[in-house]
Amino acid sequence: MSVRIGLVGAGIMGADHARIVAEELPGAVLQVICDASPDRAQALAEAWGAADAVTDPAALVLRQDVDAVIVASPDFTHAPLSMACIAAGKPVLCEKPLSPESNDCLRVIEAETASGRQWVQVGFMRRYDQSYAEMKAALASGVLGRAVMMHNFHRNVENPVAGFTADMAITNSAPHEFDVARHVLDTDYSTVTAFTPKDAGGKVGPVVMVLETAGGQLVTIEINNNAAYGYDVRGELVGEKGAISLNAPLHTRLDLGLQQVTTYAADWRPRFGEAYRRQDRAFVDFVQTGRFPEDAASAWDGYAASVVAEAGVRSLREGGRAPVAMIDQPALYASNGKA
Ligand code: ISE
Repeated sequence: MSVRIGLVGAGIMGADHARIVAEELPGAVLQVICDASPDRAQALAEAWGAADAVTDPAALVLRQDVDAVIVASPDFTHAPLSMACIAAGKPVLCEKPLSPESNDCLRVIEAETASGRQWVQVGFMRRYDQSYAEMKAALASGVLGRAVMMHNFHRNVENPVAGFTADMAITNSAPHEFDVARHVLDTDYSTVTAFTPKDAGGKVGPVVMVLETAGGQLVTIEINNNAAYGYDVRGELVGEKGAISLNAPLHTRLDLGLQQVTTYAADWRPRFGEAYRRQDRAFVDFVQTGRFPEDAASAWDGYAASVVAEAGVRSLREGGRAPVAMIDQPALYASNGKA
């Protein structure tokens, strides 16, 4: 039987998940859309043929005709809605971050641990991007030798949402890099040091972080939410014997007027379109089989990203190196979390 999905949040990511579920997920049906704005919920339900549109997320989670939930509402709602799904015994794909507060993530972990199984898949979709997957495979194959450094650049055209702050560069944008670098390198972080230029021209300025890993590598991350020119994610893993870089997939190049031109998208959806599809397919498989997907991010991974983000914010505000201290990993996550 098809998995009936309840989707919470009809903003930019909610709309993207709605399209993927409706058009690209055999085995899944878009059942109900929920948004604080009834008009927005209704419009998205009509656009992708959902049976119903509602405004109360807690009621959506409990509905008999909803088997699994995708959460794409604002960041502060992610942990409480994940907890509601655990209590209802329904698998949830929760957009990143699991919470900007690591204590909230711990509550999710406690609830999941008490229930005896995993219910929460966190939407760190870059794990499903082909270029990061090849980077991880190259490292595992041994051709690069031991990993020494990983460099990351993450640029948005402008602040992703109104009211965006420098702290959110670390708690909302950087979690992608915190998670994917930890996933590729298969290690945790021990410290983070964050810097920002003194003069960012009145905008939320770039944040540059240097992280030390438990495995002894360095990870550098530049987050620039006001890069102006396009959505641009770059990365390079440097090993003892070689290096491997991400390539953004490009379908064409224009040669014209003494120039060679390639284009950037305005936001992340085209760059990571295939990763979102693969991630959402893995979620449907998780719902159908009850087996947590091998490469997916768990609540533990959500917690790990949030602990680093908190340390990054501390370092940005107070200056200096901030230690990254995590609790011991509960046994529930031993098979897919990082030791
Ligand atoms: C947004 O939430 C995302 O997930 C995007 O991938 C990222 O580029 C952006 O900075 C975030 O705000």
